Amino acid sequence: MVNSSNSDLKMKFFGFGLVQNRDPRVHENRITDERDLFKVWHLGIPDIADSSQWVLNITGLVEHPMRFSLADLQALPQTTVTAFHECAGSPLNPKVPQRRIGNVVWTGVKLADVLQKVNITSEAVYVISRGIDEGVYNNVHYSGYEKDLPLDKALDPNVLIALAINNEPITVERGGPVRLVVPGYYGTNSTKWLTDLIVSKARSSSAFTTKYYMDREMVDGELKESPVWGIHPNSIVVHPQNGQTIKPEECMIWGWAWAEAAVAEVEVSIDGGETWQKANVETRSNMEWQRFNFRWKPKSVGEFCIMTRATDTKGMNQPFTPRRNQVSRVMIFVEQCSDL
Ligand SMILES: Nc1nc2c(c(=O)[nH]1)N[C@H]1C(S)=C(S)[C@@H](COP(=O)(O)O)O[C@H]1N2
Ligand SMILES: [Mo]
Repeated sequence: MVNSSNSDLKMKFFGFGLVQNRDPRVHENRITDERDLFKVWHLGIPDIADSSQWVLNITGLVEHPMRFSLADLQALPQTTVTAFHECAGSPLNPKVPQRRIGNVVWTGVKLADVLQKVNITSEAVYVISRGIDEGVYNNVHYSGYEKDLPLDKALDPNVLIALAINNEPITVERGGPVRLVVPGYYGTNSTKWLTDLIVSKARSSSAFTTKYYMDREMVDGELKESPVWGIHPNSIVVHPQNGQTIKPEECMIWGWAWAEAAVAEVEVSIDGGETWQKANVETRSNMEWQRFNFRWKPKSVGEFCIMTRATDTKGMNQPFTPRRNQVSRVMIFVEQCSDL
């Protein structure tokens, strides 16, 4: 164990950042290349020169508070989880679909293993995670990034204190050397630059759990608030691409679908949502996205709107109303053109 603290770290960039590879071929692969996976930060990226000095503290409603260095974490049993990773989109416009998504392999220590070592008390209901980044978001300065998880999710064996992505150490931009990964939950919950886990009986009061990433909706005249935790069913079409021109021949419409609860069904519509037909969907492996395909022969030339709608095993599906997981659409052209 080391006695140092992370407090002398400097911040490199300030303000919200997003890096996204827009290459439409990115999602042809089941496993997304790390360089093709989006990166998001709200406050800035810490300047971590020496990751051997990193420490992670586990405190709160625990019998034995503990501190782990990177070496301590590396010495514990490592677990690998392959999972989709999706950003919920901007908390300033939470209903706008972004579909920042990828499917990657994470390796690290199960959060459940570490929680077992510290012996959480019977009052525990949430696990709060804190990242060291600080800076300005939406004109307000924050001195840390903080999220929370219900205890049963925290104990899910897929939830990792992750040290590697796609078998490489996690880079600083991606939240390394130590970050949380919560498969099945929106990316916002996977705290990067993880310095603290605090077992608590109350939710975190941070802006990133109460002001942002809290969906608000009027239901029967009452305000309903729900934390942006579990990922709702969603899908993307990989082929054909939006704006593509294809010949009037049989083609395979295919893509990926995902949801915290596995995807049970994907439907495809070619007529703007009038009629729907079932696609073939593979069963889920681990927490990965699921490939669907649908054979289609255009009956005429012209412009077509392909829509896809995934339904999960709990019966939740993609709505038509504006939502981050709104029914997915691509526009394509079918043309009798010999030189395509
Ligand atoms: N400490 C910290 N963790 C964070 C964030 C952040 O701003 N600070 N952004 C969150 C959001 S909104 C997303 S989508 C994911 C992005 O992870 P990635 O950059 O590895 O794709 O990190 C989450 N974890
Ligand atoms: Mo995000």
